[in-house]
Amino acid sequence: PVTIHRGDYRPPEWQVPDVALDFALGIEETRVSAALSVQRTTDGPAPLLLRGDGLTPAAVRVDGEVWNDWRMDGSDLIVDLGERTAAVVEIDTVVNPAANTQLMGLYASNDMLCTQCEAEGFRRITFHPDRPDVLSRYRVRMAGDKTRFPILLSNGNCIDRGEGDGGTHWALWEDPWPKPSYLFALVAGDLVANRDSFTTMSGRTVELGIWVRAGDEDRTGHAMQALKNSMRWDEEVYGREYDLDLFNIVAVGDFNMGAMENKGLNIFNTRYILADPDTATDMDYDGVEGVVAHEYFHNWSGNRVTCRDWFQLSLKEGFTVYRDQCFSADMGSAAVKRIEDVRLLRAAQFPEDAGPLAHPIRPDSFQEISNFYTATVYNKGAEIIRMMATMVGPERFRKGTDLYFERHDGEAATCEDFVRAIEDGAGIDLQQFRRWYEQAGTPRLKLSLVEEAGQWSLDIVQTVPPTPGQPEKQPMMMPLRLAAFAMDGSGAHLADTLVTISGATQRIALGRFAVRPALSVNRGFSAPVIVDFARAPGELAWLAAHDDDPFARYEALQQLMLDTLVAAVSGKDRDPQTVIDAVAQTLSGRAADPAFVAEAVLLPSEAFIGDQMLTVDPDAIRRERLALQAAIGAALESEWRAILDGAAPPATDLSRGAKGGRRLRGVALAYLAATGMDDAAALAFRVFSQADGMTERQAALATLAHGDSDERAHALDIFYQRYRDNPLVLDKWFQVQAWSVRPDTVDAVRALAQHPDFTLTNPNRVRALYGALTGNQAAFHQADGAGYRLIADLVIALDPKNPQTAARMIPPLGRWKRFDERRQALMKAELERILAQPGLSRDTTEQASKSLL
Ligand code: BAL
Ligand code: ZN
Repeated sequence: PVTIHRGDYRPPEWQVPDVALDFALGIEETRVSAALSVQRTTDGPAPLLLRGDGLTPAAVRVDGEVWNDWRMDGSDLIVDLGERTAAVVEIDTVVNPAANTQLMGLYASNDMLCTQCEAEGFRRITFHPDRPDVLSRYRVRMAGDKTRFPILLSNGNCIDRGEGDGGTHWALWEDPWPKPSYLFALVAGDLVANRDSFTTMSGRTVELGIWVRAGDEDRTGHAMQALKNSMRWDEEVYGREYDLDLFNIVAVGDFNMGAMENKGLNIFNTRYILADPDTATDMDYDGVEGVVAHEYFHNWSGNRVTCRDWFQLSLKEGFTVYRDQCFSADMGSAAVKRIEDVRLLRAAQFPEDAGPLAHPIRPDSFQEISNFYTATVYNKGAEIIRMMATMVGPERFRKGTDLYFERHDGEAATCEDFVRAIEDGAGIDLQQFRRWYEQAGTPRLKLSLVEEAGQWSLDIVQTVPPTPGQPEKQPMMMPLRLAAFAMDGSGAHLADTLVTISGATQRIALGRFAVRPALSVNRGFSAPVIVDFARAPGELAWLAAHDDDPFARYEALQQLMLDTLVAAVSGKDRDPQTVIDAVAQTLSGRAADPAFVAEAVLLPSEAFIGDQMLTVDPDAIRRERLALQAAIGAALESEWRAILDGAAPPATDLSRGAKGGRRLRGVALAYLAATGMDDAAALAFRVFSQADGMTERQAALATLAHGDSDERAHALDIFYQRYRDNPLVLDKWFQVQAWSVRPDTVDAVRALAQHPDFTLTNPNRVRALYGALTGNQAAFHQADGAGYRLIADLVIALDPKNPQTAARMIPPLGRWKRFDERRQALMKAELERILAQPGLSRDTTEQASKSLL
């Protein structure tokens, strides 16, 4: 495969101010006629390079005449336009949406037609430069069978429609805003809409529509509310108003990503639209809200200002994730949202940054851009934006983003443009900070407290680890929020302080304390770093109880649990009593904030425990984590039972308190079940049976799925029979079984892959079963390598159908360096087996070959 380098960027030689597309729609055959108005940007002649993927030009015309001066270069089309500086190039192509299992370009899902063009899917519909710095106004005519496709949607506004021959009809759509081809979208199908409207800050009315299959419309209310809340929030917080009279969302069952921000016509995975209390958990509801907001916010951070090239992906994604995180924090609990975001960063991004696929948030090279829709580009990217916002404060940050939108509206911009706008608008020097865009790897801060004559200071040593292609690193600039407390009751403390770290070593004065103070550091997770700081269990327990920053309280308890677990896994005796007492202390505050308490008392994940170790021992981690869970479960039995004895909040109550209450009940059930108490399965089954909504039902089912009781089989059967016709809920049925801590989980997953309801053609189903397995550390790393083999078999079977989704399953195999020699050999052997397959996609080849390095 060819490697594309960021440094090789050249501006386009031809711009395409206008695109007219004419679609004759059919599930198995769609005819596409494209008319591209092209304009040369160079002084001398230059061939017009139009990208294609799997297309054959049926006809080429230039300025209305049949044109023969073209040739194919691989799958691309090169048109020689001689001395012309402008022309209208018309190309006819034919595609088969039903055969498009890649779900890129124009494809069929459940009898409807839809598109996915980001990053390079437009070239699977028609020949085009298909690069984000070529922006065009689009005019789209679509015609098709009236019964099959009663609804015809594209970007912008519908300006005309009418009847055609033979039971067909047509619609003409026009999008006044120039956009890159990756934001093009089309949908045709039998859909119904939940309609609403929104009045913008300048008083314009925007018609809103959420389009779904008949029968699903009652499950779109939460998405609609989230959309309206997002529109208002972006006006209030960023001064950004929506810019069309229409905003449509379509939900599609087969979708590679979560959703897509096409201009005026967002296309969503059903998973992030459909929700009602019977079928969606509180977490699903939050997912809907967050993703609806994310895609809406892209209208400014992504669409009005887009990316110059795909190396700049974090320009729109990091900023938009940061925006959706802040929105969700404002809609719910900021502390809980921050905990969830950091948990995700640690689960998905830190391992990526520490492995063979590590890359800066602005990568320097790629073979297949689909492989770079990563936690690094998205979630670490969001942390980089957050750090800038933290350093300058909200008002100055807003000045910076205003300047960014003002300077670059209508442009394809770079990450550098964003940083410069923050520098100029907010008044801050970000010269050193730019390293976050250049250097991969998670920085480590090694901390120690020093005392001189009663004055205490904090010494910081910063290192950034080597990553592939980057052996040497420079220190980063970052904001570090800290506070210090006297634990002796004297009240002496250093109040919340923001310091900027920039050197490899740095000393920070904390003030006068009679004895060593308890240090609260990286409060709110102000910098995305790993903090190395040895603290006594008593100090952590004190912070878990007394720190005035909720995130820091959470961190202290997590660290205490982590230290205890790592000690146990390493064979050191560590009394769990301090942890038990700290959990009890945290639980005592549950009435005030059950959601926070539920998050805080959860044990760190097996993967995160493994990340603390030189060599991960998945079996010992599983054993010790279950043992600690059982010890906490037994010691605090009466607390957990009291939580479960209370009435469950009605499932229709989606208030913060109700959601927190349900979360805590799920945690209580898991702790009690971990003890293996006689009545544990009966209790879980009772919760399962009495549940009036999916949050409690799924929590109880997941708890039962860990064991081997009769109730387990019974509950799985009831759940299956009840929801077998609901794909999103059936995903949960597959998922809870693949999450199980039972020793036979790999066998169970292998068997479930043969279940009549399992299919490789639906990415959600693949992720529900196999994605859950790779997240189940002890199962995936089963000592005989059966988990690795299963994932490699999947990749090999899926790659010819859907390379994007297949390639996404590879990174867990690439973490082999973290495991013992035997597992290393087994994991590498599977990567090699994948690579030996003939005709492997570029996506999978890149991921597997880099994973072996
Ligand atoms: N742009 C791809 C989907 C998303 O990040 O919104
Ligand atoms: Zn996005």
